[in-house]
Amino acid sequence: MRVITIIPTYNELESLPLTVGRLRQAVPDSDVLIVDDNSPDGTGELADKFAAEDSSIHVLHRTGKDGLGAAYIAGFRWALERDYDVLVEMDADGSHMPEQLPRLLEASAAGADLVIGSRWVKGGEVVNWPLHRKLISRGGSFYARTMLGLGLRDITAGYRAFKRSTLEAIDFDAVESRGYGFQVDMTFRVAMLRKKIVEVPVTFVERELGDSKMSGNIVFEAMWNVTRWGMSARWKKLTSKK
Ligand SMILES: Nc1nc2c(ncn2[C@@H]2O[C@H](COP(=O)(O)OP(=O)(O)O)[C@@H](O)[C@H]2O)c(=O)[nH]1
Ligand SMILES: [Mg+2]
Repeated sequence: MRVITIIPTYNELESLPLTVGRLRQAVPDSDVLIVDDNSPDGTGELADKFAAEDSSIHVLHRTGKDGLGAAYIAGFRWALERDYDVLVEMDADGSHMPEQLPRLLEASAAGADLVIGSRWVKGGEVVNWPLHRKLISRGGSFYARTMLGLGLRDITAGYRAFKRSTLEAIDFDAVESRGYGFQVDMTFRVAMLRKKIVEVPVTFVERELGDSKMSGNIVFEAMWNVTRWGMSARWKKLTSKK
């Protein structure tokens, strides 16, 4: 099974070396693809240095900041053109522990088309989050779960492992969400394809270095899209019964 871990970066100069180092140590069999949006702090050049020293590390440079979703789609396309079997999503900031990646890969090998590293299942947790962030995350997942009719606890989670065949079944051009809602969007699409989604518990550690790119706009985009998708799925169900 050939695995590649895709790490999107925007100004992660301090975090990236730690994350890549831990990942290479914890799962040496996984290749790494860093997708950098021309970070002004020089993260892209640092990534090039890693790639020059380690043939398992690759870098995709994009011209400017275009959101997490767009970066992942570019990364997926790059990896699908090569012969990887499992494509992993991981943040650069240390929030997704590389040491827990084997859990995700085991669930994938056991048959999950999409594995979600979940904060909100038994055994999952969040370290260093204030109450309001926990409420936004749990509330957002609850809203998305109810609107979209999905039996999942952590729908916005960004620590994931996709089977190649899962991503091949998705029309990336149709994925609209640029920011945070991207994860919800992808989950909904995979669920609509009746693929097997499995949540495994992970420990999410809030970043210690650098700044979060989350914003009110990103949260709003996600909520708005979930509302639209949920309504349109209900409407389709209603009208198809007649
Ligand atoms: N390439 C790229 N990476 C991004 C962009 N926005 C966020 N990221 C990366 O996505 C990951 C998660 O973002 P982060 O700011 O930690 O979001 P948070 O965990 O929700 O606070 C980090 O590795 C970021 O560097 C973007 O526009 N382009
Ligand atoms: Mg983060």
